[in-house]
Amino acid sequence: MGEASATVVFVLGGPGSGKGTQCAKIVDSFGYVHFSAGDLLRQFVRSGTKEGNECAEMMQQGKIVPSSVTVNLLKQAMKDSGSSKFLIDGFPRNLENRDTFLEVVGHDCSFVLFFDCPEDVLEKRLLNRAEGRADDNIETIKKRFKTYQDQTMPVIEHYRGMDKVKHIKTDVSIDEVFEKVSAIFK
Ligand code: UP5
Ligand code: MG
Repeated sequence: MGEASATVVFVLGGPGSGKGTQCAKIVDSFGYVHFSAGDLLRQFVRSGTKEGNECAEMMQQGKIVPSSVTVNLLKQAMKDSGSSKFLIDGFPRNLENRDTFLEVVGHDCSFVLFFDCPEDVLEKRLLNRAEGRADDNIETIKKRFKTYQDQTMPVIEHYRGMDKVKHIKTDVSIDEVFEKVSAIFK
């Protein structure tokens, strides 16, 4: 990968705001490669290593796993893909994640897609999602909301200060959200 010339878009928003759903559609239409930090972590957890088990425990508590773990998984996935256009979903989740990414990958994002949706809508979506995710229970969902407010919103504010945030309200249908998303990529 030519890291210096890579295009990176961070996709942020609360749990259930539609990051994964919209990224799949962006991939189909605009030729990006998509990595969900959460999916990479869930895969890492399945490896059954001690470090994997520790991550599973943190995710069950809605906590953010150490930056080194996530950034190494992302860096490896980016390298293996051979691509130079990346959608990175659900990352960076705190300012330290962001600093570590810059240090290790050597590249900041071009912009941030920020999916904004009220918590009552998110809660219903997550409780209805039937994918068997260990963190889709009401107790963990509440913890995920709190971590998002306390630690991830400052990342969005940071990028807002750099004028890099594309704000999209996602409490409308999947197609309506994608219309707004498409306008940004066209
Ligand atoms: N849906 C989607 N859009 C809809 C719409 N417009 N209208 C109606 N329904 C809609 O969507 C969720 C559900 O809603 C689906 O059923 C979908 O059909 C429907 P989805 O696209 O899956 O939303 P997404 O935002 O991707 O939700 P997700 O639950 O994946 O977000 P999280 O941010 O909670 O999860 P993530 O996988 O990113 O992280 C999980 C955990 O991993 C974190 O809590 C944390 O513990 C850990 N983590 C880290 O520690 N570090 C990282 O860098 C990343 C994760
Ligand atoms: Mg997701």
